[in-house]
Amino acid sequence: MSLILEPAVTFINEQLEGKSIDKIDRKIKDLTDIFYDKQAHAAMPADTIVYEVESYFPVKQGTEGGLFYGITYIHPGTVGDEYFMTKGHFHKIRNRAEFYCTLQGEGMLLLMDEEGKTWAEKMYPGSVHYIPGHIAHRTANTGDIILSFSAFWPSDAGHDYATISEHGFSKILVKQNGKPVLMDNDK
Ligand code: M6P
Ligand code: ZN
Repeated sequence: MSLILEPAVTFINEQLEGKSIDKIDRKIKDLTDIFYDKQAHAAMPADTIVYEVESYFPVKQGTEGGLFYGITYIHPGTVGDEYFMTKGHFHKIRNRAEFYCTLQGEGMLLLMDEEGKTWAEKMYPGSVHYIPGHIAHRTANTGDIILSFSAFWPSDAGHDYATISEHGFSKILVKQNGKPVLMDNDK
């Protein structure tokens, strides 16, 4: 057996580096469907970065039996009174699960089942979150610094964004008196 001294991927200084690393950012202009306050959204600079994702795809998307690893960095901020958050998704293959582990900052993991019941788990450095299959997931930054967390999911899970962009989550996470509150989503 040969001795491998350099891993294919490193996570140094809060950055994933190596082969097969994919980096994307999501700006205000890419997130037209998700925030409830359309006026506040339209008034914001279109190029404001809401979150970034660095992902390690060691196998092809759709491969059965493989795993993906990613780190999401959500910037602090709100659109109106709603915290900056990810698009959120169900997995295309609904029964696929996922782990989230918080690295830095504070936030909330919003979870919703297929009947539209939504609940949330607090995220803080060291918190580990198991997301079972059939559950939509979205994360929001409720703090003043970047919220970063690592994620581990099956390489054939896929992302179903359409269901969320059409119906949203049944609850929204808003800032009231400086604190996160989960409210019913009227739409
Ligand atoms: C985590 C994982 C990724 C996901 C990312 C951002 O890193 O769940 O699969 O892409 O968060 O979330 P979204 O795709 O909902 O914007
Ligand atoms: Zn997922």
